[in-house]
Amino acid sequence: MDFSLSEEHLMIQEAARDFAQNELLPGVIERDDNQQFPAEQVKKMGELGFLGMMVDPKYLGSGMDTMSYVIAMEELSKVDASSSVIVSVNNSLVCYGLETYGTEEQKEKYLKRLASGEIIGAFCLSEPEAGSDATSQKTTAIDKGNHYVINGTKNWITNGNTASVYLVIAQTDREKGHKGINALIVEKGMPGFEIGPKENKLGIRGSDTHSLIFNDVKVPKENRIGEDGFGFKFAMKTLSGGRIGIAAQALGIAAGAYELALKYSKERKAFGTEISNHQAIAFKLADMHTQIQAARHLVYKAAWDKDQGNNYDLSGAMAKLYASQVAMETTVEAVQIHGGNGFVKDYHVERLMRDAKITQIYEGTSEIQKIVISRSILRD
Ligand code: COS
Repeated sequence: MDFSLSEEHLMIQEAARDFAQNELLPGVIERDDNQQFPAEQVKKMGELGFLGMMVDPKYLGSGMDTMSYVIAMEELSKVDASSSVIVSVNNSLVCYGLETYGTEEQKEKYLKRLASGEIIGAFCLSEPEAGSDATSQKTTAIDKGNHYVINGTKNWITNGNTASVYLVIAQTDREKGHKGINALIVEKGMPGFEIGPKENKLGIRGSDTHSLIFNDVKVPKENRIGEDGFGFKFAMKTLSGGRIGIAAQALGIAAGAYELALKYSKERKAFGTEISNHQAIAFKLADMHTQIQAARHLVYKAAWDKDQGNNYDLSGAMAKLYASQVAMETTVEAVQIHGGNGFVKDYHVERLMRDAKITQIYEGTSEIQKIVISRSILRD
Protein backbone atom coordinates (compact mmCIF):
# COMPACT_ATOMS: atom_id res chain seq x y z
CA MET A 1 0.00 0.00 0.00
CA ASP A 2 1.37 3.37 -1.04
CA PHE A 3 -0.27 6.56 0.23
CA SER A 4 1.89 8.95 -1.80
CA LEU A 5 0.65 10.69 -4.94
CA SER A 6 2.41 10.01 -8.24
CA GLU A 7 4.44 12.70 -10.03
CA GLU A 8 1.58 13.15 -12.47
CA HIS A 9 -1.00 13.54 -9.71
CA LEU A 10 1.21 16.07 -7.95
CA MET A 11 1.47 18.07 -11.17
CA ILE A 12 -2.30 18.09 -11.60
CA GLN A 13 -2.70 19.17 -7.99
CA GLU A 14 -0.30 22.05 -8.52
CA ALA A 15 -1.94 23.10 -11.78
CA ALA A 16 -5.41 23.10 -10.20
CA ARG A 17 -4.12 24.92 -7.13
CA ASP A 18 -2.47 27.62 -9.26
CA PHE A 19 -5.57 28.00 -11.36
CA ALA A 20 -7.75 28.33 -8.27
CA GLN A 21 -5.49 30.99 -6.74
CA ASN A 22 -4.86 32.96 -9.92
CA GLU A 23 -8.15 32.64 -11.78
CA LEU A 24 -10.91 31.63 -9.38
CA LEU A 25 -10.02 33.60 -6.27
CA PRO A 26 -10.18 37.08 -7.87
CA GLY A 27 -13.82 38.14 -7.86
CA VAL A 28 -15.13 35.05 -6.09
CA ILE A 29 -16.88 37.13 -3.41
CA GLU A 30 -18.51 39.41 -5.98
CA ARG A 31 -19.66 36.49 -8.13
CA ASP A 32 -21.26 34.93 -5.06
CA ASP A 33 -22.90 38.24 -4.10
CA ASN A 34 -24.23 38.92 -7.58
CA GLN A 35 -25.05 35.31 -8.48
CA GLN A 36 -22.76 35.74 -11.44
CA PHE A 37 -21.87 32.71 -13.53
CA PRO A 38 -18.06 32.31 -13.86
CA ALA A 39 -18.13 32.40 -17.67
CA GLU A 40 -14.51 33.46 -18.24
CA GLN A 41 -13.24 30.97 -15.69
CA VAL A 42 -15.22 28.11 -17.24
CA LYS A 43 -13.84 28.97 -20.66
CA LYS A 44 -10.29 28.83 -19.30
CA MET A 45 -10.96 25.58 -17.46
CA GLY A 46 -12.14 24.12 -20.77
CA GLU A 47 -8.92 25.23 -22.46
CA LEU A 48 -6.86 23.64 -19.69
CA GLY A 49 -8.72 20.34 -20.01
CA PHE A 50 -10.60 20.46 -16.68
CA LEU A 51 -14.01 19.94 -18.26
CA GLY A 52 -13.36 16.56 -19.84
CA MET A 53 -10.67 15.22 -17.56
CA MET A 54 -11.47 11.51 -17.83
CA VAL A 55 -12.59 11.47 -21.46
CA ASP A 56 -10.50 9.63 -24.04
CA PRO A 57 -8.32 12.06 -26.05
CA LYS A 58 -9.94 10.73 -29.23
CA TYR A 59 -13.08 12.56 -28.04
CA LEU A 60 -10.98 15.61 -27.12
CA GLY A 61 -10.77 14.80 -23.42
CA SER A 62 -7.67 14.81 -21.20
CA GLY A 63 -7.53 11.02 -20.81
CA MET A 64 -6.81 11.13 -17.09
CA ASP A 65 -7.89 8.84 -14.30
CA THR A 66 -10.48 9.43 -11.57
CA MET A 67 -7.73 10.12 -9.03
CA SER A 68 -6.59 13.09 -11.12
CA TYR A 69 -10.17 14.30 -11.28
CA VAL A 70 -10.75 14.20 -7.51
CA ILE A 71 -7.40 15.85 -6.84
CA ALA A 72 -8.32 18.70 -9.20
CA MET A 73 -11.84 18.93 -7.76
CA GLU A 74 -10.45 19.29 -4.24
CA GLU A 75 -8.14 22.14 -5.22
CA LEU A 76 -10.76 24.05 -7.23
CA SER A 77 -13.35 23.60 -4.47
CA LYS A 78 -11.04 25.01 -1.80
CA VAL A 79 -11.53 28.37 -3.47
CA ASP A 80 -14.72 28.35 -5.53
CA ALA A 81 -17.34 25.64 -5.21
CA SER A 82 -19.60 27.45 -7.69
CA SER A 83 -17.01 26.79 -10.39
CA SER A 84 -16.18 23.29 -9.23
CA VAL A 85 -19.79 22.10 -9.42
CA ILE A 86 -19.76 23.02 -13.11
CA VAL A 87 -16.61 20.92 -13.51
CA SER A 88 -18.18 18.05 -11.60
CA VAL A 89 -21.47 17.94 -13.51
CA ASN A 90 -19.78 18.25 -16.89
CA ASN A 91 -17.17 15.58 -16.12
CA SER A 92 -18.84 12.93 -14.07
CA LEU A 93 -22.46 13.14 -15.12
CA VAL A 94 -22.55 14.45 -18.68
CA CYS A 95 -19.23 13.40 -20.25
CA TYR A 96 -19.00 10.12 -18.35
CA GLY A 97 -22.60 9.23 -19.18
CA LEU A 98 -22.13 9.89 -22.88
CA GLU A 99 -18.74 8.25 -23.18
CA THR A 100 -19.79 5.10 -21.34
CA TYR A 101 -23.30 4.60 -22.71
CA GLY A 102 -23.62 6.82 -25.79
CA THR A 103 -23.44 5.75 -29.42
CA GLU A 104 -20.48 6.64 -31.62
CA GLU A 105 -22.61 9.28 -33.36
CA GLN A 106 -23.60 10.84 -30.02
CA LYS A 107 -19.97 10.94 -28.97
CA GLU A 108 -18.93 12.59 -32.22
CA LYS A 109 -21.77 15.07 -32.14
CA TYR A 110 -21.89 15.98 -28.44
CA LEU A 111 -19.09 14.48 -26.37
CA LYS A 112 -16.24 16.12 -28.28
CA ARG A 113 -17.68 19.58 -27.78
CA LEU A 114 -18.45 18.89 -24.11
CA ALA A 115 -15.08 17.35 -23.28
CA SER A 116 -13.13 20.17 -24.90
CA GLY A 117 -15.18 22.76 -23.00
CA GLU A 118 -16.57 24.30 -26.18
CA ILE A 119 -20.00 23.83 -24.58
CA ILE A 120 -21.17 22.60 -21.20
CA GLY A 121 -23.88 20.11 -20.31
CA ALA A 122 -26.58 19.53 -17.70
CA PHE A 123 -28.02 16.41 -16.10
CA CYS A 124 -31.76 16.56 -15.61
CA LEU A 125 -33.27 14.02 -13.25
CA SER A 126 -34.82 15.94 -10.33
CA GLU A 127 -38.44 17.03 -10.39
CA PRO A 128 -40.68 18.78 -7.88
CA GLU A 129 -41.82 15.34 -6.66
CA ALA A 130 -38.93 13.18 -7.76
CA GLY A 131 -35.72 14.27 -6.12
CA SER A 132 -34.77 11.38 -3.86
CA ASP A 133 -37.58 9.15 -5.10
CA ALA A 134 -36.09 9.13 -8.56
CA THR A 135 -38.26 6.35 -10.02
CA SER A 136 -41.37 8.58 -9.69
CA GLN A 137 -40.68 10.57 -12.84
CA LYS A 138 -43.64 12.74 -13.90
CA THR A 139 -41.90 14.06 -17.01
CA THR A 140 -42.92 11.91 -19.95
CA ALA A 141 -41.09 10.99 -23.15
CA ILE A 142 -43.73 9.39 -25.35
CA ASP A 143 -42.51 7.13 -28.13
CA LYS A 144 -43.81 8.38 -31.49
CA GLY A 145 -41.94 6.00 -33.75
CA ASN A 146 -38.90 7.89 -35.01
CA HIS A 147 -38.92 10.43 -32.18
CA TYR A 148 -39.98 11.05 -28.58
CA VAL A 149 -42.16 13.87 -27.32
CA ILE A 150 -41.17 15.23 -23.91
CA ASN A 151 -43.56 16.99 -21.54
CA GLY A 152 -42.93 18.04 -17.94
CA THR A 153 -40.71 20.05 -15.63
CA LYS A 154 -37.26 19.48 -14.17
CA ASN A 155 -36.03 21.32 -11.08
CA TRP A 156 -32.78 22.59 -9.56
CA ILE A 157 -30.77 21.90 -12.70
CA THR A 158 -27.11 22.94 -12.47
CA ASN A 159 -25.94 24.77 -15.63
CA GLY A 160 -29.66 25.21 -16.33
CA ASN A 161 -29.28 28.21 -18.59
CA THR A 162 -25.63 28.01 -19.56
CA ALA A 163 -25.68 24.43 -20.85
CA SER A 164 -26.13 23.65 -24.53
CA VAL A 165 -26.79 19.94 -24.11
CA TYR A 166 -29.13 18.36 -21.53
CA LEU A 167 -29.38 14.71 -20.55
CA VAL A 168 -33.05 14.39 -19.64
CA ILE A 169 -34.52 11.44 -17.74
CA ALA A 170 -38.23 10.85 -18.46
CA GLN A 171 -40.93 8.20 -18.25
CA THR A 172 -41.91 6.52 -21.52
CA ASP A 173 -44.03 3.64 -20.25
CA ARG A 174 -45.47 4.15 -16.76
CA GLU A 175 -46.68 0.55 -16.49
CA LYS A 176 -43.09 -0.67 -16.67
CA GLY A 177 -42.08 1.50 -13.68
CA HIS A 178 -38.38 2.28 -13.61
CA LYS A 179 -37.85 -0.05 -16.57
CA GLY A 180 -39.99 2.31 -18.67
CA ILE A 181 -37.71 5.33 -18.13
CA ASN A 182 -35.43 6.74 -20.86
CA ALA A 183 -32.50 9.15 -20.98
CA LEU A 184 -32.61 11.54 -23.93
CA ILE A 185 -30.19 14.15 -25.23
CA VAL A 186 -31.97 17.48 -25.60
CA GLU A 187 -30.39 20.49 -27.25
CA LYS A 188 -30.99 24.03 -26.12
CA GLY A 189 -33.25 25.75 -28.62
CA MET A 190 -35.32 22.70 -29.50
CA PRO A 191 -38.90 23.98 -29.97
CA GLY A 192 -40.97 23.76 -26.78
CA PHE A 193 -37.92 23.66 -24.48
CA GLU A 194 -37.95 26.61 -22.08
CA ILE A 195 -35.59 27.65 -19.33
CA GLY A 196 -37.40 28.63 -16.11
CA PRO A 197 -36.32 31.34 -13.66
CA LYS A 198 -32.94 31.23 -11.95
CA GLU A 199 -32.97 29.98 -8.35
CA ASN A 200 -31.78 32.39 -5.63
CA LYS A 201 -29.66 30.03 -3.54
CA LEU A 202 -28.05 29.85 -0.10
CA GLY A 203 -24.72 28.68 -1.54
CA ILE A 204 -22.87 27.97 -4.78
CA ARG A 205 -24.51 31.18 -5.92
CA GLY A 206 -22.22 31.60 -8.91
CA SER A 207 -23.53 28.44 -10.55
CA ASP A 208 -26.76 28.86 -12.44
CA THR A 209 -29.60 26.67 -11.27
CA HIS A 210 -32.91 26.65 -13.09
CA SER A 211 -36.09 24.73 -13.61
CA LEU A 212 -36.61 23.49 -17.15
CA ILE A 213 -39.96 23.24 -18.88
CA PHE A 214 -40.73 20.84 -21.72
CA ASN A 215 -43.82 21.43 -23.83
CA ASP A 216 -44.13 18.86 -26.62
CA VAL A 217 -40.39 18.83 -27.24
CA LYS A 218 -39.63 16.53 -30.19
CA VAL A 219 -36.40 14.60 -29.72
CA PRO A 220 -35.11 12.24 -32.42
CA LYS A 221 -34.78 8.58 -31.45
CA GLU A 222 -31.06 8.61 -32.16
CA ASN A 223 -30.77 10.91 -29.11
CA ARG A 224 -31.80 8.15 -26.70
CA ILE A 225 -28.93 6.86 -24.56
CA GLY A 226 -28.81 3.07 -24.38
CA GLU A 227 -31.61 0.61 -25.02
CA ASP A 228 -35.28 1.45 -24.54
CA GLY A 229 -35.94 1.54 -20.77
CA PHE A 230 -32.30 2.02 -19.76
CA GLY A 231 -32.85 5.57 -18.45
CA PHE A 232 -33.16 4.83 -14.74
CA LYS A 233 -30.12 2.58 -14.64
CA PHE A 234 -28.26 5.17 -16.68
CA ALA A 235 -29.10 7.77 -14.03
CA MET A 236 -28.09 5.49 -11.15
CA LYS A 237 -24.82 4.40 -12.72
CA THR A 238 -23.90 7.92 -13.70
CA LEU A 239 -24.79 9.34 -10.29
CA SER A 240 -22.60 6.73 -8.60
CA GLY A 241 -19.58 8.37 -10.22
CA GLY A 242 -21.03 11.85 -9.76
CA ARG A 243 -21.07 11.24 -6.03
CA ILE A 244 -17.30 10.77 -6.06
CA GLY A 245 -16.98 14.20 -7.69
CA ILE A 246 -19.26 15.83 -5.12
CA ALA A 247 -17.41 14.04 -2.32
CA ALA A 248 -14.21 15.62 -3.65
CA GLN A 249 -15.95 18.97 -3.79
CA ALA A 250 -17.03 18.62 -0.15
CA LEU A 251 -13.47 17.63 0.78
CA GLY A 252 -12.16 20.73 -0.97
CA ILE A 253 -14.63 23.05 0.76
CA ALA A 254 -13.62 21.57 4.13
CA ALA A 255 -9.89 21.76 3.37
CA GLY A 256 -10.20 25.31 2.06
CA ALA A 257 -11.95 26.47 5.23
CA TYR A 258 -9.43 24.63 7.39
CA GLU A 259 -6.44 26.21 5.62
CA LEU A 260 -7.92 29.68 6.12
CA ALA A 261 -8.67 28.98 9.79
CA LEU A 262 -5.18 27.60 10.40
CA LYS A 263 -3.56 30.68 8.90
CA TYR A 264 -5.86 33.05 10.75
CA SER A 265 -5.23 31.31 14.07
CA LYS A 266 -1.51 32.02 13.73
CA GLU A 267 -2.08 35.71 13.00
CA ARG A 268 -4.93 36.79 15.22
CA LYS A 269 -4.00 37.60 18.78
CA ALA A 270 -6.14 37.42 21.92
CA PHE A 271 -5.06 37.52 25.57
CA GLY A 272 -1.56 38.48 24.48
CA THR A 273 -0.85 35.57 22.14
CA GLU A 274 -1.86 34.09 18.80
CA ILE A 275 -5.16 32.29 19.21
CA SER A 276 -3.58 29.03 17.97
CA ASN A 277 -1.79 28.96 21.32
CA HIS A 278 -5.12 28.59 23.07
CA GLN A 279 -6.07 24.97 23.42
CA ALA A 280 -9.72 25.75 22.61
CA ILE A 281 -8.61 26.73 19.10
CA ALA A 282 -5.77 24.21 18.73
CA PHE A 283 -8.13 21.33 19.50
CA LYS A 284 -10.64 22.55 16.94
CA LEU A 285 -7.84 22.53 14.35
CA ALA A 286 -6.81 19.04 15.44
CA ASP A 287 -10.35 17.74 14.94
CA MET A 288 -10.71 19.46 11.58
CA HIS A 289 -7.40 18.12 10.31
CA THR A 290 -8.23 14.58 11.40
CA GLN A 291 -11.70 14.60 9.87
CA ILE A 292 -10.45 16.07 6.59
CA GLN A 293 -7.73 13.45 6.30
CA ALA A 294 -10.27 10.68 6.95
CA ALA A 295 -12.59 12.17 4.31
CA ARG A 296 -9.69 12.37 1.85
CA HIS A 297 -8.92 8.68 2.35
CA LEU A 298 -12.55 7.80 1.60
CA VAL A 299 -12.59 10.00 -1.50
CA TYR A 300 -9.31 8.56 -2.81
CA LYS A 301 -10.51 5.02 -2.12
CA ALA A 302 -13.69 5.59 -4.13
CA ALA A 303 -11.69 7.10 -7.01
CA TRP A 304 -9.22 4.23 -6.84
CA ASP A 305 -12.07 1.70 -6.95
CA LYS A 306 -13.40 3.36 -10.09
CA ASP A 307 -9.95 3.39 -11.70
CA GLN A 308 -9.43 -0.29 -10.84
CA GLY A 309 -12.74 -1.27 -12.41
CA ASN A 310 -14.15 -2.25 -9.00
CA ASN A 311 -17.75 -1.50 -8.05
CA TYR A 312 -17.77 1.96 -6.49
CA ASP A 313 -21.44 2.37 -5.48
CA LEU A 314 -20.61 1.75 -1.81
CA SER A 315 -17.27 3.53 -1.59
CA GLY A 316 -18.64 6.55 -3.50
CA ALA A 317 -21.69 6.79 -1.25
CA MET A 318 -19.55 6.52 1.90
CA ALA A 319 -17.15 9.16 0.58
CA LYS A 320 -19.99 11.56 -0.20
CA LEU A 321 -21.83 10.96 3.06
CA TYR A 322 -18.76 11.50 5.20
CA ALA A 323 -17.02 14.24 3.23
CA SER A 324 -20.19 16.35 3.08
CA GLN A 325 -20.67 15.99 6.84
CA VAL A 326 -17.05 17.02 7.37
CA ALA A 327 -17.54 19.97 5.03
CA MET A 328 -20.48 21.19 7.06
CA GLU A 329 -18.79 20.69 10.45
CA THR A 330 -15.39 22.10 9.57
CA THR A 331 -16.76 25.18 7.82
CA VAL A 332 -18.88 26.00 10.88
CA GLU A 333 -15.74 25.66 13.03
CA ALA A 334 -13.71 27.75 10.59
CA VAL A 335 -16.25 30.56 10.97
CA GLN A 336 -16.05 30.15 14.76
CA ILE A 337 -12.25 30.38 14.75
CA HIS A 338 -12.50 33.58 12.71
CA GLY A 339 -14.92 35.04 15.28
CA GLY A 340 -16.56 38.27 14.12
CA ASN A 341 -14.42 38.26 10.98
CA GLY A 342 -15.82 34.88 10.09
CA PHE A 343 -19.25 36.37 9.84
CA VAL A 344 -18.29 38.89 7.16
CA LYS A 345 -17.73 38.12 3.52
CA ASP A 346 -14.12 39.28 3.09
CA TYR A 347 -12.74 36.30 4.98
CA HIS A 348 -14.32 33.66 2.68
CA VAL A 349 -15.27 31.17 5.39
CA GLU A 350 -18.93 32.21 5.63
CA ARG A 351 -19.25 31.51 1.88
CA LEU A 352 -17.59 28.11 2.25
CA MET A 353 -20.02 27.34 5.09
CA ARG A 354 -22.99 28.21 2.87
CA ASP A 355 -21.50 26.27 -0.05
CA ALA A 356 -20.92 23.20 2.13
CA LYS A 357 -24.63 22.62 2.74
CA ILE A 358 -25.49 21.64 -0.82
CA THR A 359 -23.01 18.76 -0.73
CA GLN A 360 -25.34 17.03 1.75
CA ILE A 361 -28.23 17.47 -0.65
CA TYR A 362 -27.40 17.19 -4.35
CA GLU A 363 -26.56 14.03 -6.28
CA GLY A 364 -28.33 12.11 -3.53
CA THR A 365 -28.98 13.49 -0.04
CA SER A 366 -27.11 12.10 2.96
CA GLU A 367 -30.22 10.05 3.72
CA ILE A 368 -30.09 8.53 0.22
CA GLN A 369 -26.40 7.70 0.70
CA LYS A 370 -27.38 5.85 3.90
CA ILE A 371 -29.96 3.87 1.91
CA VAL A 372 -27.29 2.93 -0.64
CA ILE A 373 -24.75 2.06 2.08
CA SER A 374 -27.13 0.10 4.29
CA ARG A 375 -28.56 -1.88 1.37
CA SER A 376 -25.06 -2.71 0.25
CA ILE A 377 -23.81 -3.92 3.64
CA LEU A 378 -27.01 -5.82 4.40
CA ARG A 379 -26.92 -7.55 1.01
CA ASP A 380 -23.31 -8.74 1.33
N1 COS B 1 -26.33 0.96 -10.57
C1 COS B 1 -27.08 0.22 -11.39
N2 COS B 1 -28.38 -0.07 -11.17
C2 COS B 1 -28.93 0.44 -10.04
C3 COS B 1 -28.22 1.21 -9.13
C4 COS B 1 -26.85 1.48 -9.42
N3 COS B 1 -26.08 2.23 -8.63
N4 COS B 1 -29.02 1.57 -8.11
C5 COS B 1 -30.23 1.03 -8.38
N5 COS B 1 -30.15 0.35 -9.54
C6 COS B 1 -31.21 -0.42 -10.20
C7 COS B 1 -31.69 -1.56 -9.31
O1 COS B 1 -30.90 -2.72 -9.49
C8 COS B 1 -33.09 -1.77 -9.83
O2 COS B 1 -33.07 -2.51 -11.03
P1 COS B 1 -33.78 -3.98 -11.14
O3 COS B 1 -35.24 -3.78 -10.81
O4 COS B 1 -33.52 -4.38 -12.55
O5 COS B 1 -33.08 -4.82 -10.13
C9 COS B 1 -33.52 -0.37 -10.19
O6 COS B 1 -32.36 0.39 -10.40
C10 COS B 1 -34.37 0.29 -9.12
O7 COS B 1 -33.64 0.24 -7.94
P2 COS B 1 -34.32 0.25 -6.51
O8 COS B 1 -35.44 -0.74 -6.46
O9 COS B 1 -33.24 0.15 -5.50
O10 COS B 1 -34.99 1.71 -6.54
P3 COS B 1 -35.55 2.60 -5.38
O11 COS B 1 -36.78 3.27 -5.86
O12 COS B 1 -35.62 1.82 -4.09
O13 COS B 1 -34.46 3.76 -5.25
C11 COS B 1 -32.42 4.85 -4.68
C12 COS B 1 -33.12 3.55 -5.09
C13 COS B 1 -33.02 5.46 -3.44
C14 COS B 1 -30.99 4.46 -4.41
C15 COS B 1 -32.50 5.83 -5.88
O14 COS B 1 -33.82 6.23 -6.13
C16 COS B 1 -31.64 7.06 -5.71
O15 COS B 1 -30.42 7.00 -5.84
N6 COS B 1 -32.28 8.20 -5.43
C17 COS B 1 -31.59 9.47 -5.34
C18 COS B 1 -31.48 10.09 -6.68
C19 COS B 1 -30.62 11.28 -6.63
O16 COS B 1 -29.42 11.19 -6.43
N7 COS B 1 -31.23 12.45 -6.83
C20 COS B 1 -30.51 13.67 -6.92
C21 COS B 1 -30.72 14.15 -8.31
S1 COS B 1 -29.31 14.56 -9.16
S2 COS B 1 -28.81 16.29 -8.38
